[in-house]
Amino acid sequence: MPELILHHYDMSPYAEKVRLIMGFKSLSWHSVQIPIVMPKPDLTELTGGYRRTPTLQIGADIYCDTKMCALALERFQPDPTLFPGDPATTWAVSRWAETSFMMAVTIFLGSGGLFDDDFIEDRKKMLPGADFSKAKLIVPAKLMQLRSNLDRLEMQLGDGRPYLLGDQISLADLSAYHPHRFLDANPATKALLDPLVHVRAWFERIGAVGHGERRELDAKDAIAIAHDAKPAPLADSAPLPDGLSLGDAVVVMPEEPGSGVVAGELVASGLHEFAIRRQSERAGELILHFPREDYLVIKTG
Ligand SMILES: N[C@@H](CCC(=O)N[C@@H](CS)C(=O)NCC(=O)O)C(=O)O
Repeated sequence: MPELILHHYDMSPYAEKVRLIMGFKSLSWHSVQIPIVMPKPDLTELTGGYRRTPTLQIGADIYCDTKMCALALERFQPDPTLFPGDPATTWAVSRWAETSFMMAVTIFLGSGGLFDDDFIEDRKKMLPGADFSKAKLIVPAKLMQLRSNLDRLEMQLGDGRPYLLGDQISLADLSAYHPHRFLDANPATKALLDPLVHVRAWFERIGAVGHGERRELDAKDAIAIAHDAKPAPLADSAPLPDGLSLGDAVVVMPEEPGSGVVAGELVASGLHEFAIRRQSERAGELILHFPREDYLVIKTG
């Protein structure tokens, strides 16, 4: 069985989603701690420039974005499933709930708490168009948006159901948990949470899922594992009407700003995901996997 390696840092909310998937599926995994700020030379050696957190590595296969990590882990360990009910509802609730992430980040940037100066400087460079001095002005509006999201979570759980979509835990719970679990770190966001009894009880239930069996690994050892591994065989791709063919030279452009652009050769092109091959100096041949959602793939050759 190839080993699972998560490149992450402990404070990362999105990484918490994947750590919880590990716990939910009772998986053993290696944890590689990456820097919170750039540069991240060992991570980008594997990703070719993609910098967001977390990234999942299985041998010489690199899975970027938590949506892709969820699909990969669902294939790796189908039982218990992250999709026990209607898949569109699960994805929809997951995506909606994660809108709280940038609301919370903006509130923390504008009103203080959680972030130090190095972090703020790095994120300013990551998002050159954003005017951080304006964050303070929009804190009240962001607090109201966050309150609206939290209110809907409280309503959803108000009939006494244990999980957001009913009796069974799903990806929706893990996606909704991570942007909200750190709201106690700021008095204004804590005040939004305090009256929400159903949300608080659900936090306890989801937190209890745990992280599975985690062992720390050095980043250099993770690169050596990629170097010594062969990428897993790819599923056949039916031709899709996007003007691209397998073998094309492409760039992957994440639509979330500042994520980093990656170049490679298109090797798989499915409806929900695609993959590119790239050569890394230290890790050899790698296959990088991306979800369709939020990632553009553009022919360069
Ligand atoms: N859509 C991405 C979002 C991930 C994301 O924004 N993660 C934050 C940390 S929680 C991040 O990458 N921040 C910048 C960094 O870590 O360099 C996903 O689902 O993986």
